[in-house]
Amino acid sequence: MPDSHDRSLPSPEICRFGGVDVDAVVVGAGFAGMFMLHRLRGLGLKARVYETGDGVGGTWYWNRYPGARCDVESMQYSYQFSDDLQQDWSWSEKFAAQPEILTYAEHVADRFDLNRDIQLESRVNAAHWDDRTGVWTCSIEHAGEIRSVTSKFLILCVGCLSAANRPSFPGFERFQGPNYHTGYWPKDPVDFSGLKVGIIGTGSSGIQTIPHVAAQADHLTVFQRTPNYVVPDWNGPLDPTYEAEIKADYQGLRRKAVTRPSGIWVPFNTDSALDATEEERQRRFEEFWGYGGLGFMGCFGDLLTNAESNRLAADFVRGKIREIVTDPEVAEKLTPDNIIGCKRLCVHSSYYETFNRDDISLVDLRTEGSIEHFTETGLVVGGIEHPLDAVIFATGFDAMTGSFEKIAISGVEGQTLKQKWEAGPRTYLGVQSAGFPNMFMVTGPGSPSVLSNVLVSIEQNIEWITGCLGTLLAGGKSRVEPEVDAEDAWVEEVNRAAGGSLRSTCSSWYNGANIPGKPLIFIPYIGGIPDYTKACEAAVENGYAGFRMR
Ligand code: NA7
Repeated sequence: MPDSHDRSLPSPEICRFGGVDVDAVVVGAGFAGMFMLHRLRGLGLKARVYETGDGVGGTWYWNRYPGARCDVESMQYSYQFSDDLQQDWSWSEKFAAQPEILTYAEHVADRFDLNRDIQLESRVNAAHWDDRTGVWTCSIEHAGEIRSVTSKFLILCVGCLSAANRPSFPGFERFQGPNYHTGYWPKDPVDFSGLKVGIIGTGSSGIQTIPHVAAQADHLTVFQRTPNYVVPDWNGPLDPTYEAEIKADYQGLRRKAVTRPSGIWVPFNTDSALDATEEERQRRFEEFWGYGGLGFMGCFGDLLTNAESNRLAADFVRGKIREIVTDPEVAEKLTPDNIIGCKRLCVHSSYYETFNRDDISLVDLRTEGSIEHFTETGLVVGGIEHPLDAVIFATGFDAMTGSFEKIAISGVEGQTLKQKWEAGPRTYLGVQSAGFPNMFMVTGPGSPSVLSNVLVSIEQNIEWITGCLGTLLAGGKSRVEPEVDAEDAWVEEVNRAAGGSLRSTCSSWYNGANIPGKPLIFIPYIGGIPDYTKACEAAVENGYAGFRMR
């Protein structure tokens, strides 16, 4: 239930636990870290958030590339814990762009007086658990100095997509022009006017960046390894009537949303694409194309479980690409041949149209040769040099595990998280990992995280962690960790669920295939929000079954 009356909970000045600097260290001041701080204050715990950036907002702080936009509708991609907040805030567009989402994050930080417990420009490099004292010690880098901070709890709100993947291409150091990564875009706008620009990568970030840079640069060369399916979002100003209808019963919408696997309320049919006549199918595909966005995958219930149904939907989108792109050779290069929705579906309303410009070229790395090397002034593919003044890496992230593993975390008997997760991440319900007592993860591996409206997952995880800590404190205890058996069973469940979906069959960042050497394991829980929530609630109802509290 939203709590409308908690605008300015006081932050306790003294720790509830003795012998530590703070009760809880929270890593990251994105949407998860901010709400976690708010809830920790509610528990009467002294907490401190450490954030690498010089502002709050996490993903929306770092991903400032031109065209960055959320692919979940703003009315749903927002906090629900405070009814006042969700009633007061007005989004300008159906799908908000990065600057507006960042402004929203900053508003939340101000409104709930969070900033005084957030230390910016502070990177948590390492965290070590002392099993004898039951204390975490974090090593924190700030202004060139390293400081140790001790705490009873360590709460990792590090995000799922915050460890950039920047492949090392031979000769890169020779390249004389500027280079950018979409996930670490500079704060000052970059002007590409008059420049020959290259972009590597055509995932969601590349697809959102390309139309903007193409419109500005003298010439844009797109280096594409795998074409992606892109569905229009038909974005526009938020309709005030639609907004008013939602606000009249916001909680009703929130309640309906969590009955869906994705935690997003969009039209969804359960029937099979194979049961419809060809005419009905095309009508339904057109209807959902018209609806747009990620919801396109809801036109039939079996698109991600039945390969033939999936092919029919993929063929429909392939047909759209051929209709939109005027040069048949370019259309062919842009046409994916894999499962639709296996890699994350991309959303944009003028991506394919951009390739009808005469100042853009598309290099197909599958047929024209892979990237060989950079020169001082360009990039060589298949023996041909493409002249470039600037290059953009839209090459994605070491997703879901990378953001945890970039902190040197060591638990019981000095075991590191990286060692423990060497063959793939192991968690119980995505919130804790055995051998790392009092460490919590928000949207960790083994939770729905990136397969859901991540704000729904963030709030669900944080409410659960808050309940768990509240129970621990009420029982006069100070240590909680999962049992190995419970964790093993959950890892098995995560794998079982993945096996039932076509999503586990292709190479994507969901299964680590985008990072050379990363184990091929489907990382998030694909069983959906309702089943996941049920599992979390069942543990609580059974006295935190699978967790050891002492
Ligand atoms: P993605 O979706 O991982 O896309 C990365 C792109 O970069 C993708 O097209 C990759 O091709 C390409 N890539 C990666 N490494 C290389 C190399 N070595 N050579 C050529 N091309 C390469 O990351 P995004 O940032 O676009 O999106 C991540 C999520 O953020 C997104 O789904 C939203 O949830 C928000 P590949 O497909 O691997 O062949």
